Amino acid sequence: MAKKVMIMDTILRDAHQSHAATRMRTEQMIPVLPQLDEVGYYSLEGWGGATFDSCMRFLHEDPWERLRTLRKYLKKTPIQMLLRGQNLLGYRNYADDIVEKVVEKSFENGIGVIRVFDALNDPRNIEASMKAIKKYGGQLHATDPVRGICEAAISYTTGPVYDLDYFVKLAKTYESMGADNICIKDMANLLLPFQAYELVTALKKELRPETKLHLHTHNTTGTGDMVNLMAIRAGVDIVDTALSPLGNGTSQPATEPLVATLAGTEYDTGIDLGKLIPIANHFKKVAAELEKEGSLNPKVRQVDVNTLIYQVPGGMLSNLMNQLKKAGKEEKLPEVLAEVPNVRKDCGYPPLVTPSSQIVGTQAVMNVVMGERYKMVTKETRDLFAGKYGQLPMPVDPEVAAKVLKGEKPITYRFADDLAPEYDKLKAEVVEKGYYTQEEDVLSYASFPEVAETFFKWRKAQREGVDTDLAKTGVYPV
Ligand SMILES: [Mn+2]
Repeated sequence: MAKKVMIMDTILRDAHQSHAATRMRTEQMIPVLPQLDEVGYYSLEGWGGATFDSCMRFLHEDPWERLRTLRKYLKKTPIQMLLRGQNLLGYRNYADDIVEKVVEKSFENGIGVIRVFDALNDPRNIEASMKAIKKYGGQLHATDPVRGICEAAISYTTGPVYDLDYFVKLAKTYESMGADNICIKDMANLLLPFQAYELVTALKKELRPETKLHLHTHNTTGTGDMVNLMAIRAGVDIVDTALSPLGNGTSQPATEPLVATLAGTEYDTGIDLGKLIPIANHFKKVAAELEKEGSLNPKVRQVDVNTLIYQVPGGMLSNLMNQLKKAGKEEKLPEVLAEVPNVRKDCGYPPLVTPSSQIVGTQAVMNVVMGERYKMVTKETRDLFAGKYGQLPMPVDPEVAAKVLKGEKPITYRFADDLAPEYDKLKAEVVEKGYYTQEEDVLSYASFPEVAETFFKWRKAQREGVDTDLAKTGVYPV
């Protein structure tokens, strides 16, 4: 039976987040948006993840305005975004009223598909987001069948608990919570081709036939194309790729080779390679611009086999080396690499992704450098043991927990249950500061208060032609 494979291209989000510190500007996207819209992708990932922060922090762009611009040009193809569960577009836990508002406004401004995940795979951490996605996405979906989609993502990792049963059970939980799509999110490129085949086979067997299975991997270790191909042979519905100028290496496997590989087979994507060439030519120029301004280091395109050898994500290894260098103990790297799995075991085998990869890595460095395990403990390690990031996949080591928590009682409920509604309070602050122009401003401010304020100030100066600080004593054009 013919099975068309669908593609999400990440060129507008993860590709430049992975290769160029999320520095692609909206104006670098606009010229080819109409052509991208004609390709026939399942979706175009274009928002969320680090784009929200980067727009305001580095690019003087309103992320909401970027979204509206993308939507203006992408008339057929749904825009996909990445949402970090209860952490939304930022890094802290938000109250549920902010979660609901972010989801509502994302759909309203043009998002078609929301991929939501939790770093610890704790369903409670994506529950509020999913409820909002079903509510507002459901309304959108009723009028526009390709939009309003809820995609729940599993953070893929390896370790003693992470067998097929674990992933199938979690996927079914997410499905029962209302997910239209299930995504295997292999952000560290830990998934290997034959394991991908087994995993996809098991999930396709257990999930409802109407649930689409979506695979997200990277090509950091050079296995990405093989992972995608094996997943396709096992029946995956959608895979993520990035157009070649910003594909491969730490980014997604490139789009064009996969389209060519599948052409004429039962998995044919239906995408015309000829349509991709002019778009790729455009992004070649954009990549060169990003390289010239120093946002893109050509090293990101190389294959890094460290993850294959040490079983720690590429980014984590370089963090460990930096921390040891600062402590003047670079020779301790082998000991730290041996300590990482021990710490991970002590705290119940969390997936090693942001933020847990930093927490476990830093603690492993401390344990080795101090010469005594858990003599010094970071606040983040304590919070992890205290249940504040969510439920850990396995029980923690009781002796280590006693040493780390020093009498603090771990919570067993969802951390966000402790958070009072915050939208009205934050809105009052934005209004009082004189920056309020739209409801979305409150959400930008909630996500990154200082960054948003600096951006608002700049925006106000642009619009009014005055610097608000200077305006107190006199009016100066800027
Ligand atoms: Mn990714």
